[in-house]
Amino acid sequence: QYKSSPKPVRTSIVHLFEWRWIDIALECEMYLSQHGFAGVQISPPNENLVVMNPWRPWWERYQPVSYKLCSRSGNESEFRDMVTRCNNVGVHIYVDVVFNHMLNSAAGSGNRGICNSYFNAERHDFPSVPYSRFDFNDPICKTPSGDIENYSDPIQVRYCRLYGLLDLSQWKDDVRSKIIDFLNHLIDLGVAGFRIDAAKHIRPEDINVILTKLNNLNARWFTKGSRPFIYQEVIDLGGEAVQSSEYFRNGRVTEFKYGMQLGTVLRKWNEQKMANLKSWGESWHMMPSNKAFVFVDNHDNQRGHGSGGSSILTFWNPRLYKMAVGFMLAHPYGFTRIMSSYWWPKDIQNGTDLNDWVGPPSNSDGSIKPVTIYANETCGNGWICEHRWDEIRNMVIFRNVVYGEPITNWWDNNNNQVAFGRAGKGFVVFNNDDRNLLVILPTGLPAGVYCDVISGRKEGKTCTGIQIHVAANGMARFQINYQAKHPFIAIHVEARL
Ligand code: LM2
Ligand code: CA
Repeated sequence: QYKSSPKPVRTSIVHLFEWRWIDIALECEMYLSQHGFAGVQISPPNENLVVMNPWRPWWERYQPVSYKLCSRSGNESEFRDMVTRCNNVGVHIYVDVVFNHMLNSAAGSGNRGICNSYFNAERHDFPSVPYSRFDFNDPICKTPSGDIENYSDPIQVRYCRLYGLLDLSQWKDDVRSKIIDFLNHLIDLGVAGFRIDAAKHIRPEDINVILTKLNNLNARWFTKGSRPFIYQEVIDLGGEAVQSSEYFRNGRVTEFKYGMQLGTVLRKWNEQKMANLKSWGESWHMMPSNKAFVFVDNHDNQRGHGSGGSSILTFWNPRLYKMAVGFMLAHPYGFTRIMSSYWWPKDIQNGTDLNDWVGPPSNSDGSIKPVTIYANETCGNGWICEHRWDEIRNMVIFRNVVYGEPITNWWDNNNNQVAFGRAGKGFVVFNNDDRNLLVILPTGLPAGVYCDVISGRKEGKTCTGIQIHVAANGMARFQINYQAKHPFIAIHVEARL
């Protein structure tokens, strides 16, 4: 043997949406590192516009004022502390970077950045970067409004304003160098990669130039020569001028068809059924698995922004949501992200949520409330913490255990009961029918007694949930009644008793 034993792989990240840096540092140390999470996607860390009307919406963080590390989540020293502490326990930080645009053209002027930086939107003046009017695409955009009006025209999509947000010229050297400095500062502090916000609105060749100028990851935590992990936010449901595939050479790309189609199947809309998931992956018009960045919901489409519409499943529909996340984590397609949300007073009127803007749990001065953690490991103060739900957390571990193994022993009842294995490492069974499931199936697993990690977990030599007996020939009996609290079962070789 010449290979050192591989350390356990970690295959999923969690978006701790709007969390404070000090809470993320604790979460890395107290929870994520022990439960197999590879990393955390954080909300944009740079200075943004303070929006007072509506009051402190979450989306103010998508309106940059400068690249100072100063936001509602914390300041630069808190950021540095978070990155250090998370890296020290093997959990990496992935930064949501917004460099397609600055703030809204109608934002006026003043010292209204969250750290008091001055800007003048009308004059396109951002002295804290600095950017000036020559750094924006206004002269190139030809639409009457200056906004993107037609998504079939790639010139508009790249050079006009998205929602009226001042559109930066990433094709210019001086703009590129400001962005490169910002990203390299983050890399030097120890971050592991980036979500590139609004990548569809930036030419892939411009992103490419920026990426080639980035530093290697900080050698204090990463193997020498490591490059940042990149996932680009491109919403491509088909039928538009800009396509996901243009971005493949830069890194991974968000696959928005994933959550939309999986939600449609689990809701049984359009006569879909889980049995159809036998061919889940590229043949569902999705991009190649090794390019895809996937998720059941994200911070936009869980509240009707972005894309996907009403088929998207979220924590508001916990039973189906757990099945969707469970299926995603059991299935080998794509690189997976788990959403971790906060509660808001959803108010649907005529199909739209009037409170889709509501920001994170906060105090009257606008500061974000701490994440409280109860003794039973759930969260309070308005934080949902889907990543701490037992079923989801245990499936994150399942994905690590079965990593690299193909799907084997697929079974379905030609309706909404399905099961599949991952080549002798794990096996899952789902029941989304309105009738009981009782089957004996070949699992491909070594004989033994396994602990179902959905109804419970393995604690030492005992199991707090259902036990599954795999016979010498690999056969096992599964029962999931349709009203059962847990509509699926998952077993893997590290939860053998
Ligand atoms: C993204 N991906 O490409 C983010 O995932 C998404 O959350 C961002 O939009 C978007 N790109 C721009 O970074 C969010 C939010 C918008 C919001 C913008 C800017 O979904 O609703 O727009 O951030 O804060 C808001 C208002 C909109 C207004 C705009 C400018 O909702 O009505 O348009 O600000 O004032 C005039
Ligand atoms: Ca643009």
